[in-house]
Amino acid sequence: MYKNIKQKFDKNGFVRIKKVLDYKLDLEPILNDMAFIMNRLVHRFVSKKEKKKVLNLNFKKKYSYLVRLGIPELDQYFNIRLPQNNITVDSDFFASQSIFTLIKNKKIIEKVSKILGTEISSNPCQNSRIKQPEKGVAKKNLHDGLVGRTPWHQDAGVMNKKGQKGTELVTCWIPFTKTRIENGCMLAVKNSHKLGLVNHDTGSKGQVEIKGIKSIDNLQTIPLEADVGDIILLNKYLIHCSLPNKSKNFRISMDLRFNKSGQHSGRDPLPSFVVKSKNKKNIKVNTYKQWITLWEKSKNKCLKRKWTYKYPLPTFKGSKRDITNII
Ligand SMILES: O=C(O)CCC(=O)C(=O)O
Ligand SMILES: [Fe+2]
Repeated sequence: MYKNIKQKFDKNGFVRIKKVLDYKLDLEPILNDMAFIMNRLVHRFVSKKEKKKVLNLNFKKKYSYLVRLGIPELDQYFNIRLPQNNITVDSDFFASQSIFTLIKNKKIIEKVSKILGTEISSNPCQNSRIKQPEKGVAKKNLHDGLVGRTPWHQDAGVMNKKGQKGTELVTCWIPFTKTRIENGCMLAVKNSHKLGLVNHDTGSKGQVEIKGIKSIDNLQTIPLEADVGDIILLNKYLIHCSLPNKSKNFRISMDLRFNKSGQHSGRDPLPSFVVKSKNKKNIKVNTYKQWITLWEKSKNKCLKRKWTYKYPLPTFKGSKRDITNII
């Protein structure tokens, strides 16, 4: 058996660590803040006649109601980073105290430090994903990883060139609902973290996607199921996707990321800041207000050009690094 987190992580390209977080303490505050955002959206978008009825709905029904209204970019109100494109001075994102507290959560950072060591920064490649049962998802969003199925990819593929190779990045995937095959857990290609960066293409809605995986019959895949309280750490080269939510329940998760301090975040100019160091003086972001100020500053840098970040597709000359040629 593998003795510790680092050994498991290096061997498999991922590690699931059970019972790290406490639902009431660490996770419920975020769901409560999401419920608060939903109420704001009801006040803004729902007709006077319907408002009272909708405000009384539970979390799932209220969210589904809002989806049916066709509010443009609904997922951005719940996402924990600025939008990639069309950024304006009013661009909002889900930047609550509860999210900042999760990023700084000592229980998470302690586990991540088993892999990255003592000098760790928060990486701004981070997302929240509220996935309804697939039958409630609009056709155009079926393959949008924030609300539907996530395409096959390596996390290094969503970083800029500097980050793709040089940065030691660890993804920390956090379920807010029990996540199984039926409700769309992630699926990883066994041992794929040993392949290095492979060719990606442009997928649905401009996402990066590794194409050609379906045609490989003998590929071994591993479902990454998890319970509430668990976390899953991923290597940046592990090839993974997520399955459709075929259940009747929601599937909610967040993915935070961390890298070794001093390395590129791979997503300039979004904020990256030290969350752990032997020298406490390196930890300069201690309060929610300081954190939010960093995001506002990076937003201001992007306003003129209207986009926030780009990820140049990892592509290599010829087809040598196509997954179909490697496996
Ligand atoms: O939760 C998902 O659908 C995908 C998550 C993912 O790709 C990640 O956390 O890197
Ligand atoms: Fe990913």
